[in-house]
Amino acid sequence: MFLPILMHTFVWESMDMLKELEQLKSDFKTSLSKAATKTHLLELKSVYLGKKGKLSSILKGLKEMGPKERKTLGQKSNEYKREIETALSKKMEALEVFEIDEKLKKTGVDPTYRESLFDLGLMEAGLHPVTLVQREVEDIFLSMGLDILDGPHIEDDYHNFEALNIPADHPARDMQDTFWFKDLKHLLRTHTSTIQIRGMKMQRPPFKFVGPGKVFRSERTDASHEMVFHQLEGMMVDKDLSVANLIYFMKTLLTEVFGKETEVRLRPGFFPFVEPGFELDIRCQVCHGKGCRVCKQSGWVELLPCGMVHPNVLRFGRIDPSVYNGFAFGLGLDRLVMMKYGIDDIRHIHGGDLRFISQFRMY
Ligand code: FA5
Repeated sequence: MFLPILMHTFVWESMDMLKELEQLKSDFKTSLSKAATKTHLLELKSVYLGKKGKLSSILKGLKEMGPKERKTLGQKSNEYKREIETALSKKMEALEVFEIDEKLKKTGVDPTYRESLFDLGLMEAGLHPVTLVQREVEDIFLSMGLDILDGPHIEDDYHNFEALNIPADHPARDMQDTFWFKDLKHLLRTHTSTIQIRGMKMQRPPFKFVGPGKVFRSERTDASHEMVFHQLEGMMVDKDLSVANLIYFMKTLLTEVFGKETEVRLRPGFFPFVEPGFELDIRCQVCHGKGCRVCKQSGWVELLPCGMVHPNVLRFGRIDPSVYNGFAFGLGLDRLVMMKYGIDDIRHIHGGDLRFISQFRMY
């Protein structure tokens, strides 16, 4: 006797609940058609699907149902929930597109330019790690009173070699594999030392400047070598400069960039445009000296070759070497980035994978 009455009650209650669900769906449709802003849509989401929203309160009744009704109603309510969610996100997208269109119409900007999207606040931007570190290094040198100079990527033999004391047929030309243009007079600069020559043309001593930029070499790539990479040239010309001044500059730079003193070593190095010349190596920050493919198992990475400017180079710059002397250096910027962030392959830096690039600070 008792059981049939109970079942009867379940059936009636489940039919009521179904009606409520249908009502909810149709109310939602009406509200959605009236929603004109993203805020309104968010409100609808909370009213219909929120923890204390309409759907939850209807579903409270499920506890009282028999297993069969609970299953049917549970499925139905999930189906409606999904429908509401999809409808909300579709409308949200449509409103966003509409808003962007309106903004573009008002500002008259061309959305095919990335910059326009940044200006409109529609796209977030980050700086490439090389740019970040380059700017950091430039700031350090600016605070030390140096100027920042620029130079062209396409150079001639004179600026890349001859004026740097590397005449035709000098074996040092083979130190850097060069991309020559067909005329065999022009080339893609193999180092930023070209900026030394351009800097000397522009000013009379005493002067001090840095010149950052891209350089190009026809090289086989590996964990620490790219064909297109970045250097930052430095040159200071004055009276009575010494190797001690040079080392002071290098140490200050590295301490500022790394925020602490870093382990470096100085050894003799040959470059025709400096005498004496040095190689300044940094303790490998990827393996901390244990040996890895970045440092070729040596524990050290070539980072900052430097030296006292060769008198012939000063003469090419119309500077009298009996009165003035100077020092110069050529910092490997990509390698500095690798050491600063512990990056174990230079090819990540220029691979264009946004998952890698976007790990760096946003501006
Ligand atoms: C030069 O390019 C000299 N012009 C540097 C110089 C300037 C010496 C002024 C003395 C006075 P080198 O070829 O060693 O030197 O390159 C300088 C730095 O650039 C290296 O120490 C390294 O950090 C970086 N570098 C060189 N080749 C590559 C490469 N293929 N990929 C990435 N970084 C490189």
